Amino acid sequence: MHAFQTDDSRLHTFAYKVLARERLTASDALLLYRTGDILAVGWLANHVRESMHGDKTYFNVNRHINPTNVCVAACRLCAFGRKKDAPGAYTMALEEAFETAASGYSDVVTEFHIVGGLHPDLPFQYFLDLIAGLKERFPQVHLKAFTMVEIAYLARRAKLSTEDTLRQLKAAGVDSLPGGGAEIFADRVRHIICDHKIDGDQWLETARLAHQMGLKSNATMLYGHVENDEDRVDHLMKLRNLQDETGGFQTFIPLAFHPDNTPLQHLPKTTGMTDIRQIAVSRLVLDNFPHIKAYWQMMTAKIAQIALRFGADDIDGTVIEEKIYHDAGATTPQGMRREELIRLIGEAGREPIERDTLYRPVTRTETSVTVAV
Ligand code: V47
Repeated sequence: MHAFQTDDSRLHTFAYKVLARERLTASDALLLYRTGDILAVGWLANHVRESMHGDKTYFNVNRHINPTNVCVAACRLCAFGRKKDAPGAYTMALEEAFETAASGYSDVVTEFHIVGGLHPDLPFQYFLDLIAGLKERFPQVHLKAFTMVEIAYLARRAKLSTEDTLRQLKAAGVDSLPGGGAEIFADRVRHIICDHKIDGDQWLETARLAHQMGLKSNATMLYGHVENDEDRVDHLMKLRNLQDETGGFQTFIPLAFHPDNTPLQHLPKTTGMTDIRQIAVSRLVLDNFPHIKAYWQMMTAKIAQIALRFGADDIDGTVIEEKIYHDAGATTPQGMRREELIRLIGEAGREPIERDTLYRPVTRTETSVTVAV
């Protein structure tokens, strides 16, 4: 690797800090967002990424299941949710959800990613039966299910504490939680983009409780709408603080806002530079997060591939049937073959490592799949 170079003199002292693995401050993070020298930021992020993971780049074979798009919230950021009687609204009967899980299923699948709308009528028992039924039918598949927002809503509707809600879901078979619903924690922004969701402190508190119960989770940040640099820095700092406390986050996934078919469709889309910079800043600021994911469905496979040299060490999975981004105008395919992911990673000069949801390597032979423990 060539030596660090920059034409922004403010970055020199900063580079010493990164190379000495010193923690960056909020004002350091702001500078990373504002410097014109994106390649210098990328160099530093790549340095951190390679010292943590070398060339290893993780992916998995997963399937998304969205049991319902009916949602009581009417978030301006979202093109997926529908009111109960609106055209296009759907709710899967349990059998339908099991059939969806089974369609295209083979024993190479190691994860179901299960999220949906905040349905006003489905009882808590539906979700317990959904999880237990999936576990029974697919015992070897990891169930990464329900965002902090869904957990808090289910608790409220079932009149249970968040702890009891999580405990029952875990007993039914939930193995970990995805990172959605975090958006941007700052109230000012939340009021505009997702006024009906739990606030940032409640999201963090729900994650804290899940982690204390031994459930790992991911964390996301939705950027590229009405937030500013300070809001993004505040979001990253809050996640870093909670991670210091619990160590329960596995992966951070920055998500670029897709405006099509949302009430915010007048906003411009993010550009490749913004997406790449966001990956790099995330890697540099979140020094206690093991993984930074370049979600190819959101970034496009081409930008995600470049992100693997700007701080990202994970590219998500085969996905199969992504809906949330596609309702909001994403033009990426709704899934990708395992071989294609391997090719993308290899051509970025990285070493593809198939993982399960907990980042244990998965090894395959022609006839069997083994997860190293
Ligand atoms: O929470 C919704 C975002 C998230 C839009 O944990 C939108 O491994 C852009 O969290 N434009 C759901 N974004 C997706 C998510 C996720 C994805 C992949 C992997 C993991 C993981 C988690 O998508 C929502 C919201 O932040 N979202 N609508 C939109 N119009």
